[in-house]
Amino acid sequence: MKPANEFLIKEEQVFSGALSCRGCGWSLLVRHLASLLGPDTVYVLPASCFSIISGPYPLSELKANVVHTLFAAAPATATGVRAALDRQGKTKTHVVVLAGDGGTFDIGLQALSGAAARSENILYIVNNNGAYMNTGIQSSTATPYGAITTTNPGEGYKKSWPKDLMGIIAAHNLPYAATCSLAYMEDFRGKVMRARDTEGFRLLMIDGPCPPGHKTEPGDSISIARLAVDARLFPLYEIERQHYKMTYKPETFLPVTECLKHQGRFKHLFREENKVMLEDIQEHTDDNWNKLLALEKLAQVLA
Ligand SMILES: Cc1ncc(C[n+]2csc(CCOP(=O)(O)OP(=O)(O)O)c2C)c(N)n1
Ligand SMILES: [Mg+2]
Repeated sequence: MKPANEFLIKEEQVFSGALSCRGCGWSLLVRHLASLLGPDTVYVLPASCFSIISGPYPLSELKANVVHTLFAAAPATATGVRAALDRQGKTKTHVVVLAGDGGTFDIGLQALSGAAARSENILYIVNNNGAYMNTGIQSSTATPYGAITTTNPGEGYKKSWPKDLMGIIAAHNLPYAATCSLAYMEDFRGKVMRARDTEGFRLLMIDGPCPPGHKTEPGDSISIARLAVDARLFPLYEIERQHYKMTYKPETFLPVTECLKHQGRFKHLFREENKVMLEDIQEHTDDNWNKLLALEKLAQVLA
């Protein structure tokens, strides 16, 4: 366990007054991330809410250098930035992609897979808020089963399960990948430090609160993120070259309904006729948790 002051922000690397919505996860995430990476960092941004938050000069939130790039191209752009810096001898400068779930699970997946397979020396951060939020809450392949979005409205709510991005990423044999929550800040900051100090392609996926998209109260962002971890909807774990390790195991069993009931996007599931959907979500969540425990056990056997 690191001393407690390891987890405090020593020097702010972002300006005050971000352009984000109230309760948005992007700002808090980047504030802590940037404080740990320092000013010698180049951020590569595909289109997302963060393009706005760190967008128009002179309102950019970040004090470091920012490269805005095409939606599908961030890992390829970051590859070029890395190569140019290395050529100048700036091998210690961090190159970091900040992308949304749409830019990662869907439109940027090919470029992501390419950069991961080439083992580019890049840190990839995905803020998974479960939809294309910046353009008006359209479904992505990260949108949770049962959620309402503008492309899955009313009774057309999402009826497929999200892609297992971490499983896809694990299959690339990365030196380090992990899931993180803004409600578990020590765990999050510890993983950022570990990713920062590892060579090669690294990926962190953060559960991203989004009050307008999730139909939640801005002040509840962190408590809902905590419930998502405690209900095992967003498990916290690390993957090192396909070896899984859980970093937090909730002691008590919290039903998924305890987290879902605070989010307007799941409101319809609480009607009597949709009860079976809630049971489905619980079953899928339990299966996923047991799969992760089995993968952790496998890693221990192989160690
Ligand atoms: C090729 C292309 N298609 C569509 C867009 C419009 N667009 C900009 S941001 C965005 C949503 C991004 O969603 P996500 O990656 O999940 O990030 P979030 O906005 O949720 O932070 C879209 C569709 C674009 N910029 N480029
Ligand atoms: Mg998104």
